[in-house]
Amino acid sequence: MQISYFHTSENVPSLRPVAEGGPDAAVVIDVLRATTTIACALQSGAEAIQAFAALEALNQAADAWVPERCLRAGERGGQRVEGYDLGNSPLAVTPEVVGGKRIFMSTTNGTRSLEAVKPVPLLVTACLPNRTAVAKRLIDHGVERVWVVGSGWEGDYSLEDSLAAGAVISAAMECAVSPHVGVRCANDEALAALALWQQWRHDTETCLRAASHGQRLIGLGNHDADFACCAAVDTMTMVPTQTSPGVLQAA
Ligand code: 3SL
Repeated sequence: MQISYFHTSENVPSLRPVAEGGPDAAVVIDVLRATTTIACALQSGAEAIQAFAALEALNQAADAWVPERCLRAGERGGQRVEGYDLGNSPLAVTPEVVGGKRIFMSTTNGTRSLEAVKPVPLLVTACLPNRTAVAKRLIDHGVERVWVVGSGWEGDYSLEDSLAAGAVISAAMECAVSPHVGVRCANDEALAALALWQQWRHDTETCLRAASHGQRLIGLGNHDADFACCAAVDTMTMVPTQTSPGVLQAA
């Protein structure tokens, strides 16, 4: 298995079909906080997360859904979009709030990354809590070319997404016990992410807080519980998986 890492959706090369050397799997990461919230929401029993880059498209789709089973989650600049049911905190998606509901979601960067790799045959989302579960899923599916895509911040590199990319790659290397499944980094960004993981693996929360988006969240108010949740490693086996374009489910 060859794993490439691209630190934002803007860095992703043009997608080619699998038969022409394109990826057969993509892993989207937005540690702070979209992909952590997505995993927590599905763990809490949400029916699905439907992701949108733009709020207009989200509103159109949500308007067409059964109102009693619909929640709108919108985040811009780290804050909840006015009038939406939810922002982007993994703490808010409790079973009482999201159970049985479809969450129509748009965030500043994370949902843009999902959009960028929507056509890839196997699309999953990763965060630190589910990184080993994601790695096992890739191995079980026998995929050969994996693109791990970070979300960054408006086109810029983010430390926390690269940390989690390294965490997933490291887990894949550890889980690939069969001699038939060799895991290797296919670009320098993947190698750098792996090195970052080696540096911070025992103190992920410090890394998240030091990162520029961590500092942004701290500037917006107390996010201690969000940091603790997003920094936890291997606490979840949920693997959010795209089941139809833009729709993630506990598959
Ligand atoms: O950038 C994003 O997509 C969000 O995850 C940012 S925030 O953590 O909700 O502020």
